[in-house]
Amino acid sequence: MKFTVLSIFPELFDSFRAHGMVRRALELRKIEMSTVQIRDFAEGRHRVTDDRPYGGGCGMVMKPEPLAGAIRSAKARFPEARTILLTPQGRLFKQGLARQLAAEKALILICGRYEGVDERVGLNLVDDEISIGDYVLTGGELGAMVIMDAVTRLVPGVLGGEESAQKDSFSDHLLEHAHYTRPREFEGQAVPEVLLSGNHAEIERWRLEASLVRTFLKRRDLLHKRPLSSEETAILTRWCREIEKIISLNSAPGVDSSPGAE
Ligand code: 4HQ
Repeated sequence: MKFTVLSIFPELFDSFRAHGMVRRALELRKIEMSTVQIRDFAEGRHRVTDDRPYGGGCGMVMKPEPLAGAIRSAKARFPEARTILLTPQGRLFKQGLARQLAAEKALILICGRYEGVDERVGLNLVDDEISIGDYVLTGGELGAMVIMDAVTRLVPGVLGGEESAQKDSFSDHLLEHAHYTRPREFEGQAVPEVLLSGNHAEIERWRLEASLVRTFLKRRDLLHKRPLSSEETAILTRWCREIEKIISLNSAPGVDSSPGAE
């Protein structure tokens, strides 16, 4: 995967490049990451990249010519690249889109500043508009990092344990089960016994149940988006029965189960 980022603050990407899985992917040559200084494509002694909005109002707008120059230069280097503008008006970035992008050969990520970019840049030079969420950033750079981060870990050969990106939260629309490491007891809290048992079938069953229940409690909306396997149906049915048992036992006539009643 070849990433090219267009920004007036390319130095923002220095520490991003220099750490963690992104750094490893770069070292392994599974990804490339280059930046283009948009200002280099601006005219005049001051290399101005912004101007006042037609129609008046506060804030500045990114001038179209420097951006168009920077985009054309990046496209000339990577003609096969998908060109993406970071903007709150774009489609929401989700794991499914990360997977689609990971299948591309190259991505050009355009980061605006100020109030945004001149509308006319989008028409011919941008393939896709993406938003990382419904909030307003001061620039597209963090969005570009979010996209590159999520895509990098999906690039084949990046993740050491090849299956771990696949098994992740969201790949199956479930939240991750709880994770534990040493020590066996931490501040009075023990690790669930089954995880120490060495019984891998049981451990997998526990993890599926933990994922399902956690998703039900924290992100119920995710469960409406997917079919349940027969094993999952069995787990949820068992929980249902347990809850029904408690309800019927405690709602017997004469039993006051309101809080505080013993
Ligand atoms: N921007 N997801 C860049 C965003 C944004 C988002 C606002 C984009 C400012 C100049 N980018 N402009 N949300 O808030 O990607």
